[in-house]
Amino acid sequence: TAGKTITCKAAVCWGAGEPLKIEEVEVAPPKAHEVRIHILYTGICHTDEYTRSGKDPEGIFPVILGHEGGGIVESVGEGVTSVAVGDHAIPLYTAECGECKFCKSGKTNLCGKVRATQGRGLMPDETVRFTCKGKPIYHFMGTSTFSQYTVVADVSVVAVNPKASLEKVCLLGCGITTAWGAVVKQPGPGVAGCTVAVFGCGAIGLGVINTSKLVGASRIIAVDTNPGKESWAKKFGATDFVNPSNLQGEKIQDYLIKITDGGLDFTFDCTGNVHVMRAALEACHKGWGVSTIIGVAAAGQEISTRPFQLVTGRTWRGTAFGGVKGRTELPGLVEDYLNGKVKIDEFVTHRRALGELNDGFHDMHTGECIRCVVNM
Ligand code: NAD
Ligand code: AHE
Ligand code: ZN
Ligand code: ZN
Repeated sequence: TAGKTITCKAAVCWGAGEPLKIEEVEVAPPKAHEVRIHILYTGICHTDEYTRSGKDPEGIFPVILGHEGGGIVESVGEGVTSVAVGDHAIPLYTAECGECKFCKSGKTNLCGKVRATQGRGLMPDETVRFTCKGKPIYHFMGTSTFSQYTVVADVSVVAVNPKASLEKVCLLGCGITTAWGAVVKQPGPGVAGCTVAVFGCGAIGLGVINTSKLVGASRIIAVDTNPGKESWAKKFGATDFVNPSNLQGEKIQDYLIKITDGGLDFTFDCTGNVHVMRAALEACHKGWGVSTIIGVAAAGQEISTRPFQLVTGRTWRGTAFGGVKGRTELPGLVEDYLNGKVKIDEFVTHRRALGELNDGFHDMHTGECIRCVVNM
């Protein structure tokens, strides 16, 4: 199949707010510095739903969504040296070229090499590899894992140990890695021995809870409006669970400050709700508390607080893909999974076939799904 166009099935989203349609698509061969991957499994992340729904200011249609995939390298374009045909591979929505200003800074995992074209749904040469019914289809986050075959830039893929089941480690393509990195890569002395509050107990929040426990946080308070999340949070290591709806009008930040003698050392927004982000910041301890935004908010949404909150020593920060450099660090996380140090299996509550992808999105809305893995 190398060098030839492949016809396969993919879930196409033809317009904002529309359900996905399973279509036959043509996937062109990889050009120079590109890799074509046979996607075997993909998770569904809340960010896929966010873009599908039309809330993403970068959303562009028609598009093949999906960014939490695992597969096998089918063919490579000229000049590709970092992966080879047959490798087990995870596409990376946060590229790592190793050469740009960002990569060389040592300060961030954000890479500048392909981000501009990626955000416009294009490959680095400003064209697309997907067509359907004669129409070009845009790429998504540089990954488009809701297709049986996808093409990515070589800086946007990493080979991993083939001993690890792709059905599981596909989830390292976003959610679990993001949560792990958000905790492990806190600047300064870190989360060990500290108090933590986690707002939102989806896959991201549970991953933050679990990693906080792993690194030795002293108290982990989970916050969720869905009472069903209490048992989940406790199972992943939360010491306390608070449902803000049960506080009889008291603000969640005031309540948390009261029960923690002045506030938390670290808080995390894992909801994408800007009001929750504010509460998470204001629940931080005066003088040193750090709040990390992980959730993605809809177009037009903005955060606010009294500047005094920052003047008095709280820090507001955010993270993409947990600050993890995918090509350098994902193989190690896969080993950690194989050694039992990083949980993945426990996050998978639902499994779906490609033809049921819309049901997978529906599962997500019920509040009972932590992660749904789609067998492509
Ligand atoms: P999810 O929908 O499974 O989980 C969100 C949780 O928040 C749910 O349990 C929900 O009940 C809870 N919640 C909703 N409103 C709440 C409120 N007012 N107070 C407390 N809890 C509330 O989503 P997820 O897959 O875990 O993703 C969480 C967020 O992280 C999304 O916004 C997603 O887009 C974002 N995300 C960001 C990155 C990144 O790199 N920054 C990576 C992955 C996901
Ligand atoms: N396109 C949106 C922003 C979406 C966003 O923040 N994405 C996160 C990853 S979410 C994964 O589930 C991210 O990596 N951001 C950094 C980046 O470069 O996109 C918008 O608001 O425009
Ligand atoms: Zn995601
Ligand atoms: Zn770079």
